[in-house]
Amino acid sequence: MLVQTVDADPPNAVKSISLTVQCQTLINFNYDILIKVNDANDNTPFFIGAPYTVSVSEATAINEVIFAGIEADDNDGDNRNGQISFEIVPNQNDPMSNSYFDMPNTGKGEVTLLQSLDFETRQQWTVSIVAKGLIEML
Ligand SMILES: [Ca+2]
Ligand SMILES: [Ca+2]
Ligand SMILES: [Ca+2]
Repeated sequence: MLVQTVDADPPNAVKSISLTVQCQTLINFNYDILIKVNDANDNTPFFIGAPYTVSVSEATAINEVIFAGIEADDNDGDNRNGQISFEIVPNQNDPMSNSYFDMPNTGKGEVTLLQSLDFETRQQWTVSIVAKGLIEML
């Protein structure tokens, strides 16, 4: 019977629990039972250092990486539960931004340029990025 929740993630990081079961017979003997705690996907990714601001020249070539500093973390274990994928999603405040910028490598925090920029037409863009786990949460 589990009387308290166990958390395999930081700060508690309970990886195993040791339990001693005592049996009363004619002779006393002890059994040690090692209970291992498995990681569940109970943490969502979070951005480090957001919001990000980047300056880029209008002369930048298409498909070039314009920013590689997007970083996210997930407190789950060092397994599929802790893996993160990035995606640029439509931004309500800047509906054209996701046709100009892309994150083609979903495992990397890199933003690339999809179309040429023109300073005389537009000087600022706002891009919405989502960091999500690779597998469904609990
Ligand atoms: Ca997770
Ligand atoms: Ca976990
Ligand atoms: Ca120009």
